[in-house]
Amino acid sequence: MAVLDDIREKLIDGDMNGVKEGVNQALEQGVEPAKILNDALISGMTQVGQLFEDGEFFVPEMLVAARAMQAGVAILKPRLVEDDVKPIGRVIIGTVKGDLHDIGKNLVAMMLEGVGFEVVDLGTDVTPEKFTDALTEHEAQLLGMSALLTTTMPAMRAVIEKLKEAGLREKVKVMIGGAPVTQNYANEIGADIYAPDGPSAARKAKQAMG
Ligand code: B1M
Repeated sequence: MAVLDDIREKLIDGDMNGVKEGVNQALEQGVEPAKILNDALISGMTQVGQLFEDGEFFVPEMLVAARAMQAGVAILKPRLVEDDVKPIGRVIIGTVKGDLHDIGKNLVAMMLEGVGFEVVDLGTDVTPEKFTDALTEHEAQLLGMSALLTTTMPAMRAVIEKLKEAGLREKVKVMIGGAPVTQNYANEIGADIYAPDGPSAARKAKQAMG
């Protein structure tokens, strides 16, 4: 679809205004918000990652692409998240210590809101202490962690250990995700739920509430 190809190209170019215009145009043309998200924004960002891996893009290009993506997501958000949904539970979410990637975590947070969770977003570079403190403060039923770097994945295990130490492990379901994270890793560190993407995170989180 031409409009989606155009958004993807603008995102790769880091053209924030171009992405915004493209997203608005696609919505005017009646393209489903979820299709714009998956086939233009997420797909464009995947190409950015590939270009980085191939040595054609560097951190500044990734950063401007990320800003352009966030601007596009902000337009879609109200259409992806239903209003007036009764909370089905409370979730604490954050990107683990040492990791600054937040686009995927923000999407997951948005989708959790979309199925009716109240979301407390701790942001990025979240220490194990901050996760456990937030859990005590907000009495959440679910704790979500995101990691995009192989070097920051071990921080997920550290959070689970911290929960055990604080006597909180049995009180909360732990969900993890992020590009390098797998079901095997979730099993290894004793997380309850692994989700590969936003929609599955929302579905599995909802299921976990019983
Ligand atoms: Co970085 N980066 N980055 N980066 N970056 C990756 C992750 C990388 C794979 C690129 C590559 O080499 N191809 C690579 C990691 C290699 C590795 O560890 N295996 C990498 C690197 C190396 C780095 C730096 C070290 C680069 C440097 O400085 N030399 C540095 C680290 C900084 C730090 O965190 N300490 C760095 C920096 C950055 C930017 C700041 C420039 C920027 C982030 C901006 C931001 O987030 N605000 C950035 C970006 C944009 C990327 C790529 C290109 C895109 C990530 C993204 O947003 N994807 C990425 C390459 C890639 O992933 N293809 C890359 C789109 C997003 C929708 O997908 O985040 O996977 P994702 O989220 C998905 C699922 O994973 C899942 O659902 C989401 C929605 O479907 N999910 C969950 C995510 N969290 C979940 C939680 C859940 C459940 C599901 O439950 C709680």
